[in-house]
Amino acid sequence: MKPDESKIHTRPIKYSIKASNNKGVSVFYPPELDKNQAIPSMALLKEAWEITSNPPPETIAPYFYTDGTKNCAFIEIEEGTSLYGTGEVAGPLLRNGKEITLWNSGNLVFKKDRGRRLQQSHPWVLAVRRDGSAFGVIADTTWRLKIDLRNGIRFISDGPAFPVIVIQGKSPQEIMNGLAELTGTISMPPIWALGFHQCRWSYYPDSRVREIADEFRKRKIPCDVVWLDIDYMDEHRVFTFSPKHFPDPKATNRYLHDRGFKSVWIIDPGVKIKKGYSVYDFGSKNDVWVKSADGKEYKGMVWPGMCVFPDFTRPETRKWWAELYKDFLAQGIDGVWIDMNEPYIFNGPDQSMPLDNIHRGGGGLPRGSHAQYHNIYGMLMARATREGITKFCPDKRPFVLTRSNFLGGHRYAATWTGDNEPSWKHLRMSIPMALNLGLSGQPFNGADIGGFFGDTNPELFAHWMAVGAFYPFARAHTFKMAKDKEPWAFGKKVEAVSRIALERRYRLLPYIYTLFREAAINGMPVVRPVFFADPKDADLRAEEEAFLLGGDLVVVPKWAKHPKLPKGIWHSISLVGEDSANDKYQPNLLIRGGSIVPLGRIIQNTTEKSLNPLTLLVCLDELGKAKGVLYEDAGDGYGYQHGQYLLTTYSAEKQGNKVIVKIADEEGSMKRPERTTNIEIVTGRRAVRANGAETDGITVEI
Ligand code: NBV
Repeated sequence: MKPDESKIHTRPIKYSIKASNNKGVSVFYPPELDKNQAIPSMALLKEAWEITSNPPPETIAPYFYTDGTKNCAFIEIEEGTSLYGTGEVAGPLLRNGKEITLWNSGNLVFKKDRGRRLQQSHPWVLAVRRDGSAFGVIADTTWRLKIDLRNGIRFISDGPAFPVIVIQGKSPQEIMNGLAELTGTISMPPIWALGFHQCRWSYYPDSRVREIADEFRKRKIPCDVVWLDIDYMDEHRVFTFSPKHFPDPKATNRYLHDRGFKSVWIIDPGVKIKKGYSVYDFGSKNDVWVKSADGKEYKGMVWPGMCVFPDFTRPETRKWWAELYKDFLAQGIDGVWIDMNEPYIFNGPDQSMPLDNIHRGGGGLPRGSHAQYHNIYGMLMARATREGITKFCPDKRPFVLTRSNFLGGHRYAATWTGDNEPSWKHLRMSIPMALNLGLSGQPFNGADIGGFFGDTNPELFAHWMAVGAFYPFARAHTFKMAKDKEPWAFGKKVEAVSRIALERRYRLLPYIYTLFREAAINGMPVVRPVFFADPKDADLRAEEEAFLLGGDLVVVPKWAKHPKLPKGIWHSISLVGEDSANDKYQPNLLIRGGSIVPLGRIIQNTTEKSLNPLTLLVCLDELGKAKGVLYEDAGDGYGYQHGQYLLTTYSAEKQGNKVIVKIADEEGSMKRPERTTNIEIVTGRRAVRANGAETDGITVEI
């Protein structure tokens, strides 16, 4: 339904268009919008005003109107159109009929406002028509925004009139590519960040951190990262270490590194007000804090007590914040976790800052109110953090995990879905949440495995590990008062389930790493809804239990009730000897006919070489053919940007009772490692194996 005509004050009279790679991108400006007063887009890489060329013939145009005091935009949808995206949302995959508020809020167990607002804002909707063609819409505003999908797509803003950007294409995949062109992609993460992460609030003192690391190695459960939550700090003061519990953080990190672990340490935005504390003193001297409406420093209560908050809209503040990472990272810290950056403030209005607080901006950003900048506070903190890591560890790929973010913020940080609860409901919901984040441009995401807020029962934990092993970001985490949640904390049986789950992930790492490269190049999500396998199949549109890992594997959790699966050839595979179809916990993994999936060895962490032997799982299509890609590089650093990588396309073809597997194409200047390559032909009945040197082509008798 269109808006009531009498309420429409303005029509889409002005727009400029960019058409690139046959993807039509249209930018619509409401007439009230004054280019000279509009703030630069925070989501887009390139200013929309600069996007100009010829309009595509059939352009979806929004209606701009004001409804009472609010600026709105409305886009009609055809019957049978399925809606997705809308960022980090609690609830089903299919967003039709939903209302979401974009207002970043720390939301313990998603209870606040019935989960209609979480920690991040993505003013973005993906629409897939009945015939599988698609379009996507960005409401380019940072102000509080309601997305109302009860009848078409409606954006209702608390702020001034805003541009609407429409991407049109033949498939949802094309729209994801278009979104990536506009908002950028993730950068290639270090490979260790794709391993398993073990966290809790908090591992301390340092001896406990060492114990955790030792247990993983002793029990042969693969793991790459141990996390340090707020209790490593001295009185919760950021950029300090507790002299009692962490007297020598460098030694702790050395211990971890020696055993093939990396460490990620948390930083919050609140800086304790305390004279003599260098971060506070320096920040105050240089006037970096957010101000109250009266022009004085705004003060709010967080973990360390009363705090001040960096004004990340100012380039000077971001530069200063980035500098703080110099000494911090010199302790051997590998990655940074930023939390509470909505910002979450215990005693603030609506647990954040007053809306009339002042951010001073700079570098193209105007001075503005907190109402205007609230939704990008976390994103700007992530940006400053990333800049710091890049500056002080120039040879390493930065890893930042942020709780709060905004559309386009995937350029700076990965994310997790915040404080979930250890319940079946939240385990189930973690799948559509991961999928919609991926469909909103953030491929690097995952939920707290095991559930954060409270104790988890062994059965639930086992199922959560089994599925969580396939999240793009796989981290177990728990609340301060909760009982232990390491894989061995629930007894032998759950430990064995966890080990198998993680061994499956680690065998798949070459494939997962290749998927991250795809995300870094064209914005394709790492986990995708099953309808991506066949966007025309209306039956798949709401499927949110089973999901695709890349384009070639479907993951079917054991608790999936009636999963709708794509048609065609899909065969069950076994990775570490498990019976995928009948195992009680491990999801059934199905490989697509026509694909080749690369596997490594079972390793305990990514410092071990995984690809000798390399295994290629080959599943032929109806015509007896298959194809697949493997991306390899150093796993860290930037050599890959100068050609130091290897992108191999393998092909397979059945000729009589033989299948011939060859290298069909290769790219990059990295030397091909000498290795044995195992071929496994997956037929659905039995796997047929052979091995040889991949460069010679390998023939398998079936
Ligand atoms: O730093 C403590 C926790 C952290 O463990 C969690 O992952 C964050 O989402 N943090 C929130 C602050 C306290 C939440 C109750």
